[in-house]
Amino acid sequence: MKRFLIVLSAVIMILGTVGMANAVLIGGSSWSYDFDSTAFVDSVIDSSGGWYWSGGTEAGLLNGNVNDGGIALYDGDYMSFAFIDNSVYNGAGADLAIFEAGFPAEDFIVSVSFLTNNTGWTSPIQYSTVYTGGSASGYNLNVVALDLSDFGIGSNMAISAVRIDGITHPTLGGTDLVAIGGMNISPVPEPATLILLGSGLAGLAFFRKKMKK
Ligand SMILES: [Ca+2]
Ligand SMILES: [Ca+2]
Ligand SMILES: [Ca+2]
Repeated sequence: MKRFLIVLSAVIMILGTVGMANAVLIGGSSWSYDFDSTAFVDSVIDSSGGWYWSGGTEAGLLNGNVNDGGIALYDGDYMSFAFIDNSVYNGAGADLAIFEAGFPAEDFIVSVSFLTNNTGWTSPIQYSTVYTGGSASGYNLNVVALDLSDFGIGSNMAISAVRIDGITHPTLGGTDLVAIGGMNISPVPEPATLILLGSGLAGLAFFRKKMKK
């Protein structure tokens, strides 16, 4: 019985690890959200044009730090991102947050896809950002928290890619992209976690069998 309890607690510990992650709070006085540390886009699958400002880099666009610069996207410029260690599903309310920097808060165009191979994009939708009350590299931090229902994505269906097209402002630059994070996310467990979980459960079954003898 004691060994059974040890194995059982090991399994519970492993299960706990699957759901555990560091939180990343982004926003300000009028809008903020506590993101899972895996919630952000994980790779760039396609891009055209744009220029990095305030030390912005491609890697910086993939993390939850809104204070490490960004990229300016004008008419015709775009970036497409894939979610690798998470997907974003259509749950209650807003599902996906896209952050933009500067004043005035600027617009951009969004498409999403179930696929990560740069195909299957939905029809694009133009969104207007709102000021969060927070800052990004010294500029205003703006956000669009969008609902996947806008794209006709069914309830609980998950997307794995997002494309953002910039829009040139009539007088003041263009879209200044800083971060993209899922608000309703499904974790995609790492293979190592699955193996641990699998062996834990197998061990549990083994001891249960032994106990019955
Ligand atoms: Ca991620
Ligand atoms: Ca960043
Ligand atoms: Ca939703």
